[in-house]
Amino acid sequence: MIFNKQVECLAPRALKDIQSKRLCRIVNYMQRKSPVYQKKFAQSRVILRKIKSINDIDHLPFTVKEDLRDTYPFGIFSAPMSDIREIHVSSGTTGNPTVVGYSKEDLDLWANVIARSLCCAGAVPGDMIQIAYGYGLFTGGLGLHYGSLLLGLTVIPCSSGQTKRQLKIMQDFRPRVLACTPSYALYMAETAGELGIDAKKSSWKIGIFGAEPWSEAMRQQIEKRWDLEAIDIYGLSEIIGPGVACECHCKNGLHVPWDVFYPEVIDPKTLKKAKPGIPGELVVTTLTKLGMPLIRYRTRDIVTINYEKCACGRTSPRISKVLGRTDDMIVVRGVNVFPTQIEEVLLNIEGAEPHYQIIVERHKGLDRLEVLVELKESFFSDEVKQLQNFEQRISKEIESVLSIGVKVRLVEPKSIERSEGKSKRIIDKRSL
Ligand code: DLL
Repeated sequence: MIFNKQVECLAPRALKDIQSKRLCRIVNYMQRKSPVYQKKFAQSRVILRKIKSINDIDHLPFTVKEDLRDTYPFGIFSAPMSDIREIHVSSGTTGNPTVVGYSKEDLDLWANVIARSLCCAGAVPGDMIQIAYGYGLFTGGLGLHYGSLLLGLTVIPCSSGQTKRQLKIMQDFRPRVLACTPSYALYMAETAGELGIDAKKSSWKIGIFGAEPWSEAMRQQIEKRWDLEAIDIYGLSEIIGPGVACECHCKNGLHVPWDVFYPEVIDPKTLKKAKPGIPGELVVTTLTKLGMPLIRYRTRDIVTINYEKCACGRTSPRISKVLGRTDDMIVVRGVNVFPTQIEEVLLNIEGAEPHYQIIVERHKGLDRLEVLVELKESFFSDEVKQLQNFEQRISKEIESVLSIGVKVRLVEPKSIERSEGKSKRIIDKRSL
């Protein structure tokens, strides 16, 4: 089912007119309403009169996370506080958290893009959805909630955590759809195993997973363990939360609703547009938001983009799974390393669990990469030699992907911390 066929299947040329009108309107609105953007537009010397079409977007300045942090908490809002109906906060690793505000119209838009995503994922009105993303300041829980109501689903607002209770609810209420982080889906599978619950017999047939990077190999693991269809949903608080892109059943890229969120992919060094298929940083302009519209927001997420029409009938461009982040990326001895590259290797090794942690240290000026890998209980052995061989095999395979030396350390089953929300994969001790 396509939620808004008229828009989602519109020929790109016709859509361009809509995008162009919306871009002109939003730029004009921000110039009138936002002191931050008045300054930004003036500094970049853009002549706003000359912005006539969506093709002119590259004359406009970029927005970066610091623009939000520097104006903490509400300075970047365009609408007056009296028009802001909801606030969310995304915690970063350093400095002030990022605060985002939604007007009434923005909340409607959020419900709309999530309803489109849910349809993309295969949900239909009448389905029951178990939402195990955190509710509260995090955008996952409430975002999925609003969209599910709009589509006509029955919502079980579990929030994250209390895993045993999640499993009981799944068994008793039998929802067809699950929404949570991919790492939590795996953790729940592990707990189900401990409790003697046969995960393959679960009622969940569709899983809507996102909020953190996950590899194709991880998708296969989750699908196998739960016997469901694992769909990738992407988003970030600054743009709206979840709903910025979502896979359809073709699982060949995540559709971006580009009538409202206009995507570009740029080379993060030269800031020039990257060609379709070439990895670059995703940049998004919100074309209709009123509370906190953003122009050319640099997400720091690395993706590729594909403008070809999808077999599902939607004409919107698709971004790839997130390949990494410009800032999650660790540079070790000059080599760019993304955690998902290591995850992909581990998940293809029999006996290795999809729970891992990457530690980067500097020893006498030289960076060292260590990967902690959990072994399946049945593979754990008392024989040191056997374990050493296993470690060597894994490090060779990782080295062949990364082209740098890696130390692998096997750790006992269940010793790496599990997460109910976003998992923490990297411990970079170099910056301490
Ligand atoms: O994580 C919004 C969200 C909630 C998305 C639920 C999907 C599902 P933030 O907390 O602001 O918002 O974090 C945004 O998380 O820039 C990406 O780096 C990462 N991220 C989000 N979705 C995905 C995904 C939410 N599907 C940041 N794959 C983004 C990889 C993702 N990374």
